[in-house]
Formats: sequence, structure tokens, C-alpha cells
Amino acid sequence: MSWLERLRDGLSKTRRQINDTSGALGQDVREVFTKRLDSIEDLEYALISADVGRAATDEIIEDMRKTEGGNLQDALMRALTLQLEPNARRAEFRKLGFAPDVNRSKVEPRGHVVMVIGVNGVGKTTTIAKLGQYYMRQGKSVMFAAGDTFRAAAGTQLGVWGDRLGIPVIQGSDGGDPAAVAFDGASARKARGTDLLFIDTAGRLHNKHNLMEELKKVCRVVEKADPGEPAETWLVLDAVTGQNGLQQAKKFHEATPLTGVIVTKLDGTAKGGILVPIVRELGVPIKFIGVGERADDLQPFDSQDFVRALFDVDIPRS
Ligand SMILES: Nc1nc2c(ncn2[C@@H]2O[C@H](COP(=O)(O)OP(=O)(O)OP(=O)(O)O)[C@@H](O)[C@H]2O)c(=O)[nH]1
Ligand SMILES: [Mg+2]
Repeated sequence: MSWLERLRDGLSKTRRQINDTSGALGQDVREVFTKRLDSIEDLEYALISADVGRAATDEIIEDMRKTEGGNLQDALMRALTLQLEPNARRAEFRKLGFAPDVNRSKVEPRGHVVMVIGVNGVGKTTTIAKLGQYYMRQGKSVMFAAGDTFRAAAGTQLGVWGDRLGIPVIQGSDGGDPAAVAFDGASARKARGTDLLFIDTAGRLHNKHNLMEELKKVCRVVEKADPGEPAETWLVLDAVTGQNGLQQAKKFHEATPLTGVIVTKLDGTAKGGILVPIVRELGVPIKFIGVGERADDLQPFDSQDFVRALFDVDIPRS
């Protein structure tokens, strides 16, 4: 299957769920068009229910009011796609009145070390496995560091993925110092000349303050082992947790500035609309989306394809 087919396949579950969920994006929004469009409140309600958020909903409605005589579903899809653009670009394109043609996130990491963070259970470790497979298929050499030493068996979980995918994993000891594992990982990557190192981190410690301090410390020691790294810090966010997850994301962003977000579990009960406030409020690009539990259930994020999939519109092969 091509990644486009996998996107369609993975998102079809989101789409089905969306159609099943009263008030969620999809069915309701489409119904607005098949009935009468002067029920702008219905559209408003559908967008808010789908977690799109107030600010974006207002802009979408405003953009759609400007559409005269055109195809309203196209107008809605374009307005939604625009809402998935980074803030500056969105403002620019809204002024011009059209959506950009190319809007796929740049997923090639800037440097060599990517720190992967997020609260417990969102899918960090699984996502690291998926990323490992993705970049290996792009011809990169990959390593992992099992920096979650807090949860027993977290290292083993990553080790199992490493064995399965043929990716070396730098391990620490359970309850050991995560910064030490990160240091070893960054040093080993540099010494071996491996293209990419992904560092797994704990999602929970005894309290929140400790977690943020620990993440900062991990960053500092990586910088010590390999100046300029980690060049990327990607936050993993579970789409199912919606607005709550977004509040947590802001806290992480304050502690360790993010360079990207990966939204997982879009195959589940998630409402796809949550991606809009994520882009808006964090101001960092969505790099990938997770649509299942297998290593290849990860897709580079493309806002146009995402919106097309939500509306069940054919995704052109490119
Ligand atoms: N359906 C679905 N499940 C996912 C996805 N990504 C991860 N999971 C599942 O979510 C659960 C938690 O994933 P982990 O990778 O262990 O999450 P984590 O963030 O590392 O969790 P902690 O290490 O406890 O902080 C596992 O059962 C994964 O298989 C996804 O995109 N879709
Ligand atoms: Mg984990």
C-alpha cells in the first residue's frame, strides 16, 4: 500500500467514528450543505463539537461568508486546510484568499538527535519505533536511547521494537539516571556516525515539576555530549484526549521548546478537529500522525490530504 492509501485506510476509521459521533466533524458538516446553508449555527456547532476551537471556527465561518456562488464544501475544505497552516502562513493566505498548494510538513530532522516527549500513555515509545522504521526506509541509519528509566519495563519495550526493526538501542538500568542514558546515546551516535538518534523519555515521574526538570536536564547533557543537539524536540499528543492534551502540551512547550508535534491515535475515537487548535496554539508544525499500533501506522502530516480524508474526497495520487 502507498502511504496515501494507508492514510485513507487509517483515517477511514477516524472518519467512520466522526460520522457516528453526533455533532462531530464530517456528517454534520456535510449535512449543512445538503440541507440549507443558512443554518450557519449548525456548521458552527459541528466545528466546535469536533474540537476545532472557537477562534478557528470564527475564521472558518468568516472565510466561508466570502464565498459567493462557489461550491460550499470546497470552500469549507479550503478554510479548514488553511486552519492547519502555521500561524504566519495562515494569515498571509487568508488575506490572499486561497490555500497554498504545497503544505506537507518538512519531516527531515534538522540535526541528528530527536528527543521525544509527552505524558504517559500517549504513544511515545511506539511512535519512536514507527519513526525508526520510517527513516530507515528513507535510507537513514537510526539508533534509539531508552531514556524512560522510571517506568519498569519501558526499556524492554523499546528493546523489543529495536530487535524487531534491527535498530540498536542504548539502554540504562531501571530506576537509573535518564540523563546518563541520553548522554551515552548521544555520545554513541556521534562516535558511530549514525544519522539519527531518537531518545525516549518518561511520561510520568513522582510529580510534574520533576518531569519538566528532568527533561531540561536530558537536553543539557545531550548538548554536552554533542553540541547543538538535540536539534529537534517532538511532542507526542494523543488525539483522544483532545483539549486536555493541549493544555499539557503547553506546559511541555514552556519547559523544553518544541520543534514539532506528532498526533497519535487518530484511528481511534478521536475527533480530527483537535489538530486545528494544536497547530494554532502551539505554533509548531505537526510532523506525523499515528493511525494504529503497528510500525508502519505513521504518516507524514499533509493538511490537504487530511481534510480530504475527513470529507471522504478522493486523494489524488501524486
Ligand atoms: N490505536 C492506536 N494506538 C496507539 C497509537 N500509538 C500508540 N498506541 C498505543 O498506545 C499505547 C501506549 O503506547 P506507548 O508507546 O507505550 O506510550 P508511551 O507514551 O510510551 O507511554 P509511557 O511510556 O507509559 O509514558 C500502546 O498500547 C500503543 O500500542 C496509535 O496511533 N493508534
Ligand atoms: Mg514509553
